[in-house]
Amino acid sequence: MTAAVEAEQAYEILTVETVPRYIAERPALRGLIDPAQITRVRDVGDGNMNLVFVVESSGGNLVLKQALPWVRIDPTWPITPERNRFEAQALRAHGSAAPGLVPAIYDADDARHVVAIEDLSDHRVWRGALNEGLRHEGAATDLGHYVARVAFGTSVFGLGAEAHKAAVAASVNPELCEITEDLVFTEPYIRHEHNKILPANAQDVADYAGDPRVRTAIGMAKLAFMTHAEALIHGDLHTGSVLVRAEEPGRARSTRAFDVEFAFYGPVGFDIGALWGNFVLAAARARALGDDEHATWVLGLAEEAWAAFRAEFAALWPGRADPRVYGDGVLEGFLSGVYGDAVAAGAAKAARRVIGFSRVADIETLPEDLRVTAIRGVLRAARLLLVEGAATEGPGALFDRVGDALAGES
Ligand code: SR1
Ligand code: MG
Repeated sequence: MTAAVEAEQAYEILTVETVPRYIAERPALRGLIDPAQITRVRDVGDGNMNLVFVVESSGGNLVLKQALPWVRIDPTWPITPERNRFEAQALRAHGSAAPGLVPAIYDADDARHVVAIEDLSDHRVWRGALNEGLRHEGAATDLGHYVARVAFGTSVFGLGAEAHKAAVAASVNPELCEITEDLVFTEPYIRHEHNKILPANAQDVADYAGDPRVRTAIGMAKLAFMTHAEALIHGDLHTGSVLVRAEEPGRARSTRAFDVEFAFYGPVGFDIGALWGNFVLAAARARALGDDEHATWVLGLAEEAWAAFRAEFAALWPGRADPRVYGDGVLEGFLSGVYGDAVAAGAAKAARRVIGFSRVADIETLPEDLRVTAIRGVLRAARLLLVEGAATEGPGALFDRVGDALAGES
């Protein structure tokens, strides 16, 4: 472990036992929850990188999320706990641009790298729900609205020139961006120890990653990710970063994007593409399990999210800060750029989950023979997106073709 990591480690790592004392020490929290009334603390962290505790009390609940100075699932991999500060900053910015679509933030502790947020235990992680064949109607629409509001509200269109420059400068998140540059846009395309490939998929991976058209499209997508400072994007908007709660009599549906530690000023299409890529993974699972109806429904979410994004962004457009030369032609140009970025990002986000580090339950919980089929389908779909996607008119037609690719018909 390096000296830098050792230095960064010099803060208290929370445990179930120490959480009540922590709450008592934080003025913003002890006003929300009486430490003496805490009935239970649950360690629910099951992601790749952080500790997460649900704190229950007779007067209400909250969640604490603490960044470790290493990757939780690989403690030999050091990583800056400063990511917690980016999470707090982005949660505030996104909460203000898209109220009700991210968890409320109650407190941010820069010294111990902890954020306290709203408890959403009555929601569930969308990936798990999709994998069980459940339909949370409207969630894709909500996420399209979320991406649009954040995209507009944090962009030069929403903020104006001066505030946009200040926001870009305050949101440079190099270490987390480097993880994406490596894991999403590089390692699956080179020989790397992170890549784990079933022998039966070796040719599929070679065909995908060896295709010069794929390599050029991925290189261009990586360049866009590294250079297009359009808006304060979520940066990791896969279906495991979304909480959903279905509508019930007397209770509206709720959809929240969470885990915004990868937020930075990047291409808006990367967030849309993250959703699309994860719809491909969920559909590949459904198809492998013989549930074609669910696969078709999931792939239809791509168009639903896009239509909601487009409509919401266009509705916000009249409020842009500087309409002098940002006319309606620029709106169309911007949206078509987002579409192209989303297509490539969707492919990259799907392919990385079946080649490189950080796999997903959609695929990994399938028996090996079905996993081989699903992975083959995902790679065919990713190749289609990269090679023909931007030229295919709209996500409706495109994701019909993705469905064919998953079924081995393209
Ligand atoms: C070090 S693991 C990193 C991955 O986990 C996150 O969820 C992101 O997807 C990232 O690529
Ligand atoms: Mg995450």
